[in-house]
Amino acid sequence: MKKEMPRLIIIFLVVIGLVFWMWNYLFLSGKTAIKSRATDESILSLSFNPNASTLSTGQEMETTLKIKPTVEGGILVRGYLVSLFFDKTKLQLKNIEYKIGGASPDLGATNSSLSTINGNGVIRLVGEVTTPTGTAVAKDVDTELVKLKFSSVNGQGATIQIGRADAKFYILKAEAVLSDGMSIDGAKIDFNGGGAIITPGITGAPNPTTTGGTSGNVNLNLKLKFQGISGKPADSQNSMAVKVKLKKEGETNPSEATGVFSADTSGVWSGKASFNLSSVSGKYLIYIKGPQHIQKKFCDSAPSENNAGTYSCANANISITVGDNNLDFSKVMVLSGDLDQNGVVDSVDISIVRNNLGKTDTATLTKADVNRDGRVDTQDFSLILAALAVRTDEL
Ligand SMILES: [Ca+2]
Ligand SMILES: [Ca+2]
Repeated sequence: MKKEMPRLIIIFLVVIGLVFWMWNYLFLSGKTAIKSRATDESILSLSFNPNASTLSTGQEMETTLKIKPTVEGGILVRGYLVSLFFDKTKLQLKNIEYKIGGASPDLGATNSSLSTINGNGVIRLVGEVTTPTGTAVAKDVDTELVKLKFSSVNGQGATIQIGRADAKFYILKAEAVLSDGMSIDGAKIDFNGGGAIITPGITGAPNPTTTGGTSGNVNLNLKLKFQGISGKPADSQNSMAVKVKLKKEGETNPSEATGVFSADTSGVWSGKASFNLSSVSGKYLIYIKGPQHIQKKFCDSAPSENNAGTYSCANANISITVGDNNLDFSKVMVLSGDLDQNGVVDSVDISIVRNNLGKTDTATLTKADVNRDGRVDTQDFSLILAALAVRTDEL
């Protein structure tokens, strides 16, 4: 009998295993086995290496931003956006080198935009892997994402912290579905013992007064440029309802009107917004919001910018008259990304593109074809990726 015991135990365990498997197979369709790999387990850790440094005035150092997924089998990276906010009075960026993919054209920070980066104290790393399969990153391995070289302005303390909300990764899942459902563990680097953590600020929105119509006593004939649209779209895509707000300096509530705009062969959109005003004295600000765009504030009659999306202004400097006012804003890019028009670019906007990739029907194009080429595609996806960096309407 003693000799029989191990055999009996093995038979018992095999029977228990079979019963469990059959139960699982018959009643739960094998779902329990898959559930243990749900997205809540999918964590991506960011880290700087090195993550601390002591620098004298003018001294440079290089650090590598690395990623490490904990997902079984690793991940396939298709795109990413990481924002770094630094104290420009303490640090300056000297060099960027993308190690996974490359900078998304016109969107990601590169060495040609160093002066803008150092002027704003913000690095928007927008990386894109252009192969259909993405770049494989192994589980539990620290893998180089981007190399950054900083110099110290004055040898003083500074800290760069990448929070959870500052990083998004787009990875390929089964059947080439894009997903951003990963939990991010942020990273931190200290210079000269560390300093204040810099974060972007958000302020409250004023309430507009709608006076809009097509026939007021003040017409704004505007020329506008929208991100991602470089030429004239097909006729079916060449019409855009644009919200225009006109705010007098010193007043709280702007007047609002909607104009219909269409593009010429160089991608400049023309249209008219009409207002009824009792007085045109003073100086004005004008706010522009396209149907898939982040609101842009204009303070000048003929503004321009060197890098797309970098024009920003504070003080009202536009004069208007009764009748027609011709204003050329086409040297400044109105950035895209707010597809559901709630004032913020977030995962909802991303999912509108992600869930419709490849579609060409009119209803979907109206929502998600940001570059107006007649298809919801990776270019629209890249535009939203970049928009995540800007995030909110200008107020
Ligand atoms: Ca939105
Ligand atoms: Ca498109």
